[in-house]
Amino acid sequence: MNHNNPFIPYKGINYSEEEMVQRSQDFYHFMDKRRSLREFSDKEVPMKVIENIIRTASTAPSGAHKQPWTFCVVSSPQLKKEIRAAAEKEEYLSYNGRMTEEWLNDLSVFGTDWHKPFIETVPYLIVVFKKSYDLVDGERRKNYYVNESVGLATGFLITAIHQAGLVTLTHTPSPMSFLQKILKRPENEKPFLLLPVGYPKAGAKVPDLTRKSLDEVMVVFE
Ligand code: IYR
Repeated sequence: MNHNNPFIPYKGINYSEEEMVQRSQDFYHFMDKRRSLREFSDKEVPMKVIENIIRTASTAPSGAHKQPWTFCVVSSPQLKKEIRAAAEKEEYLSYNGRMTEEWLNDLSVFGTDWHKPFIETVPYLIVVFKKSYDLVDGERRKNYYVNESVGLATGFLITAIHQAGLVTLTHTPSPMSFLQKILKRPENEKPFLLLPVGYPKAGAKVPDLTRKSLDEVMVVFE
């Protein structure tokens, strides 16, 4: 093999086949309980939990191991207020003209509109930024498969939030450039996703959805 980095032994985890089947089934049932929430409580969450879930997200694989992401954690009421105002401004325009009839119709089951009060309610917003390139001492260094990498890290993040017993929403205000301005991020960082993180509001409801069956999402070639 041609490489210029020392390799170390892989410390794997060994389960019996039986354990594997049980664990994968249990994990599926656990993940199937995850839901996107739109009604949050303002109850505080320990910062330690936020740090741990972001550490977990940052274990995701990435192109050439560049880890091309930044997770901005916002608890400042002033910044949350500014972000909410800017998001609602864009969402208002989207819901009132930018989104197609088909799109609005597809969203009708979720009961969403341009109001985004949860942005101010939650104890923490996590704003995920993708780094289209790295800036090292003012020099540009290339990153690879940036969208794939940051998407994977965000998936890990959502899984870690669920595992901690908290809830989130993959909020997609569009366009999102206001986040770069409000949070004063450097030019190589572009907003990817806005995730409010917290506890569900008491009595919170979610749409009565079903997931696609295995047959609909899996094709086997033998
Ligand atoms: N960005 C809007 C609209 C929206 C779009 C999709 I696709 C959704 O699955 C849900 C909402 C919003 O966040 O309300």
